[in-house]
Amino acid sequence: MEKEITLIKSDGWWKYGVVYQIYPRSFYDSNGDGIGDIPGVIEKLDYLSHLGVDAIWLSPVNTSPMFDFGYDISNYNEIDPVFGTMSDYRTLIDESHTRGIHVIMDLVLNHTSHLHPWFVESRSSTDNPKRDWYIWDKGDGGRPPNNWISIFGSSAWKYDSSTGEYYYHSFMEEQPDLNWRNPGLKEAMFDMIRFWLDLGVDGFRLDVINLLIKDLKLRNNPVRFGIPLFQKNKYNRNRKELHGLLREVRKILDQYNDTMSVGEIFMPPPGEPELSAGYLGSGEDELHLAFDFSLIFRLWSARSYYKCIERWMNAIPVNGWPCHVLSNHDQPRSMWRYNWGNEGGKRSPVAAALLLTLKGTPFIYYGEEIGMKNSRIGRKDIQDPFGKKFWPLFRGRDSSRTPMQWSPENNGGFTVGRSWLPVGVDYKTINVKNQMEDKFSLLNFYRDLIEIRKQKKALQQGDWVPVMKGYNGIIAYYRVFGEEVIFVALNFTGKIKNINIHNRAQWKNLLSTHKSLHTHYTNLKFSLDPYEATIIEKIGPFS
Ligand code: ISL
Ligand code: CA
Repeated sequence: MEKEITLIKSDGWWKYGVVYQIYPRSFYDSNGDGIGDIPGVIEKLDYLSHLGVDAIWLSPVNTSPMFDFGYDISNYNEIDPVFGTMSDYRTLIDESHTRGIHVIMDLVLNHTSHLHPWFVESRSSTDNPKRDWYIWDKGDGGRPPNNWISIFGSSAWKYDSSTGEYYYHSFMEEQPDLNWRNPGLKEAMFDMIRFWLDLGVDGFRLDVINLLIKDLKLRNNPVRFGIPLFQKNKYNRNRKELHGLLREVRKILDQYNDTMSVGEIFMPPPGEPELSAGYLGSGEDELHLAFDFSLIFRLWSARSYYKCIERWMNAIPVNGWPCHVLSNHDQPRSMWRYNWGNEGGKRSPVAAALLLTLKGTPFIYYGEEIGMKNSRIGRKDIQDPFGKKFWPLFRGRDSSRTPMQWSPENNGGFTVGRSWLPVGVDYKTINVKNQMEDKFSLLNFYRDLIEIRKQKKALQQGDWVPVMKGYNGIIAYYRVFGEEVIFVALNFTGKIKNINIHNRAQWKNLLSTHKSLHTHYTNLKFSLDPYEATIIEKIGPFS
């Protein structure tokens, strides 16, 4: 008999909770083959529950030939054997739910693997019923149909000699794009979405969702200086028909209790928050959440961060909800980006305090909570196709995907076998075990931040009222929910700074990187040490 799922009821978990992204290949290897897997995630659920997260998002675990490590799916309704079985996945959902942790699945809707049976059929003949499930075109007298380029910078059209036509691929040749204008394909995808919802997943992270629909006429993108590489993705991204499609997806999700979606809006730096926010529709009818990567693309600066955040907050529709993220599996880790030069890890707690006290759902990337850095991967160890293609100019994304550093043991305790990617060289010092034991570790700071978020409605749900807008290296704001008022002050610099805000009341430290918890104030006038993050709560009127 199916075991009943006992998820603790929590309305709006996707708004008020904290999400933790797991790159399954690198989280924990349960069977010694050197690759992280689903039973490995299950083994580490107690750790995640100790950290206090409300949801986990797993990068794709569906069947895949792994040309792009799971972002090339060959069977949407199965689990890849390297990660485990369907029964393991059910256990993961069940075990997560009993701990009050929701499970978010990564959905790759834009493309499949070239080995997906749909594509195998599609490419077999021009009159195959699945032909139109992908984007095929005769081309233009021996040339590709238009000037669109793939992520690799060359034509996104691949000539297929068996039928003498081109197919379109936004990413690798091994990732042909699907044709979402075809009703049959759409229905098959919607059925698949229902399949996972019926199984008990709580939501989806939607890969490159803004690429789903392409111009019907396949018009050329406008180019600058006559160079195809400098093209504006006018006709192959962000098409307006997408909004109708997202409303359909939302309707499916709304038939299930308390589910969510978060879209990856793929955009080159510096990002475009208004465009990302546009995919939230009215705030209630398209995506639940959308990523904006502007912060990830910025260098460390209070003013530049502030401007990004303000712009993002202003872009969110009235009934919509923001989310924030510092790292993911495609970008250099935050710890590495911030702490160039001699700053050690001092900036990471400031960034963590920001992430976890802003208004909006925080997304933590595995390892961020212990300050894992990017490791330099040698040519012979490179796994990522981007790295293989562009080395040494760009070494790919492996360096942000190295195994989770659990302990000072061999391979950082990630595997007893031979790890698929080298473990970071600093695993003997930077690891979960050491940081668990150290009261002042980054890990324990993340834990405390998550804990105070749980306790204080102002931090989860409250209004965000900026007070110091990044000038002079400080960001400070209130979070306000009814009577509950919390003040957050963040020093982005290596210098002592003064806070001087007139607000007479009884205040008390809630959490700080530097100040004692017993510190009380009658006004918001105090100094901040270098890279200090201090969170203060109002405990009563001035007396
Ligand atoms: O990784 C990138 C640059 O190094 C990004 O441009 C990335 O390709 C982009 O954010 C889209 O990412 C998503 O779709 C890709 C997959 O490779 C990424 O891992 C995924 O997050 C194709 O599915
Ligand atoms: Ca394994």
